[in-house]
Amino acid sequence: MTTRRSVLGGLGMALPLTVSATSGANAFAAGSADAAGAMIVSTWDFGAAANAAAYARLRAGGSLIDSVEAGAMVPEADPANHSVGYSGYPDRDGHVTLDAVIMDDAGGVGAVAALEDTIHAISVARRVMERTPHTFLVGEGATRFARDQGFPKQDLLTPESEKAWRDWLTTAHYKPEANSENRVDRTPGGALDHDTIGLLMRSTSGRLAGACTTSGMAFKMRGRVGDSPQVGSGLYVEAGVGGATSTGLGEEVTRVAGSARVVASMRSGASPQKACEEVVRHIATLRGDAIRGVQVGFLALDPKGRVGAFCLLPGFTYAVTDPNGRTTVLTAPSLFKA
Ligand code: SD4
Repeated sequence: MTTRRSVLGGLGMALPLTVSATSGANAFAAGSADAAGAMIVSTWDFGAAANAAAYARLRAGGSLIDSVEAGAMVPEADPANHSVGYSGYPDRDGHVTLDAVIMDDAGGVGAVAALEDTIHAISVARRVMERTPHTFLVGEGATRFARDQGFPKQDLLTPESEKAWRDWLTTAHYKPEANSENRVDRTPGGALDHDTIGLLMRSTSGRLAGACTTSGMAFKMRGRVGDSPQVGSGLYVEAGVGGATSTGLGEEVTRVAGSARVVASMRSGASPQKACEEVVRHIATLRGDAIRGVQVGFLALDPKGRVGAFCLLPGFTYAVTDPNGRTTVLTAPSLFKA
């Protein structure tokens, strides 16, 4: 059973159980037709703030792509969020490297991986989609493209993240911690933090788009790319069928092209919930003891606005903004108890 829980904002603030996606008591009464019927889902507690930004962008007349981009930009710019964009924890050589993908349901795809010195990886991914003949740029080429496109060069390593990295170097023990995304008491470097936002959106007419952005696993090997920016792993969207996104230890998602698998199940008639459950069970069967203590979570949305979420371990939360514009953070059911 999915259970309701209180919202913990990206800055660790306790918010009421249900929050409005925009400010103002009648914020939705005057919403555009598209915004009035929109559904937004995103990963983790901090997804609530991203949903609010996505909803606000749609209400202001933005497209679905404008809106998913606006949502993903929120944690990217949040200095309290240590793994999306600014202040993300670096790789083990001290470089903050970002991965992101954006996708619509008409074949539009743009992605970047190992992008450096640029806060808004999702916006660079969008430029890849809209202004290049390609779908995916990586490393130095992605960073150079960002500069060519006018994105300012910015050092993403904050003193706090640098300290976390230097502390980590004293042991250099790489052991990703399940659900570190929602820990508000985490001490920098005390855990291998990672925060990914995967965000899916449905318009009133049932069109779909999604975005996924992360700095990946803290203290990863230099050059490591996770599931997040890979179409079919971290995100997949198909017109008339649905969308899916993932979070957690990316290698376990990439192995099975997880988000594409969720959408494939939906194409075969599974509900978003059953589709998420199927891929998590598949990972568990495939990997056995290798995934003990590992978290992987999937979130799915279909054109009717039905939502699914399932994960390996308890603790994966997600934010749902319903057609009335109300956002609730829910806890996904899990395959294992601990
Ligand atoms: C990765 N899946 O790079 C991402 C990490 C993540 O919340 O989801 N963190 O493997």
